[in-house]
Amino acid sequence: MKLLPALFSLFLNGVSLSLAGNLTINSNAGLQVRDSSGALISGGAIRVGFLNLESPRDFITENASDFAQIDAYWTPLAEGSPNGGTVAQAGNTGQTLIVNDQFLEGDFFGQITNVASLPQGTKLFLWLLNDADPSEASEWAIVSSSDLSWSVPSAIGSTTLSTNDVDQIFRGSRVGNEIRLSPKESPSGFDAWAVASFNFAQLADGEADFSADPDGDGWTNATEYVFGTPPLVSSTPGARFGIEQSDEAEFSLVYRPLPGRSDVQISGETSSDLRGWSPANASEITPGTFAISLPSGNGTRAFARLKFSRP
Ligand SMILES: [Ca+2]
Repeated sequence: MKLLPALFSLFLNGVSLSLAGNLTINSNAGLQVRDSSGALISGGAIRVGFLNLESPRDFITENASDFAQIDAYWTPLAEGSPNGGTVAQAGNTGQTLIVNDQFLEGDFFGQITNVASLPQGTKLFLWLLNDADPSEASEWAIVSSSDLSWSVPSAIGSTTLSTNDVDQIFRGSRVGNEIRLSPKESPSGFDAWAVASFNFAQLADGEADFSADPDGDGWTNATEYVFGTPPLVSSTPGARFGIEQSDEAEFSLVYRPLPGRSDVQISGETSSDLRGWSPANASEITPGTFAISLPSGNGTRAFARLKFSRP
C-alpha cells in the first residue's frame, strides 16, 4: 500500500520536468561561422527560436534584409524571460544568448535549460548575427536542419543543435566548412515601396507581390507603385494615366510615372481588335510624360495597353 505515494510523487516529478527540457547549441566539429568576407567575427549574437510561418523559406528569402520583419515572426527561446535560459560559457549575458569568446574562432556553445515556451516538436532555427545587439547587426545568417532532431525536445529530453547538421541555409551561404553571414541590404525601388505599404502578414502571403491586386481595383501592385496610388484602397491613377486627344483625329495613351520609378520597365502595345497586339514605342512628349499613339483612321477602333516588368 505504500507504493501509491511513491508513484504519485514520480508523477509529480514528471510533470515538473516537462517545464525543463534542455537544449544545447554547439558548433564543435560542425560548420564554423564567419562574416561575409570570411573573416572571424569580433562580436555577435546567436538566437535560437522558431519562425511562426508555414513557409519560412520564401519569407526569409524575400525579407532577408529587414530585421524588423523577420523579428516580427520570430519566437526566441531564452530571451526576455527570467531564468528562461542560461549560457554555459563565460562572456554571455543571462537571458539572451550572446556569443561567447569562442565565436572569435568561429565556434559557439550554449545551453538553454527551459524550452517550455514552445510546443514540443517545433522546428528550430539558428539566427546568427554579427552584433551583440541583434537589431544592430549588419550581417546575419538563418539556418536550420532537415534533421527532425532540430526541434523542441520532449518533456524530459535534451536536444543538441549542432552546426554539423545544418543543411538548410535560408540566409547566408555555405563556403567549405563555414557558414558565411550575408550583408543586410536595404530594399529599394518596388521592394521598398512594398515594405512601406504592406504589413508583415500581407508581405508573407503574397499580397505585396508585383502582379498581385489585393484591393481588387484592377490595378496591379506594379501599376499602383508606378502611379503612386494606394495598393490597399480601390483607386485609379487619375491624371497619371489616360487617353488624350492630341489632334482632331489623333489619340494617345498618355502616362506619367511617379519620379524615381525607373526600376519598373514599361512597354506599350496597340491593337485594333483586342486580339493581335503590336509593340508600340512611347515618346516622351514633355519631361516625365509619355505617349503612345493609337492607330488612327475613320471608324477605326483602337486599343493600347502597358506592360510592367522588372529587369
Ligand atoms: Ca490594386
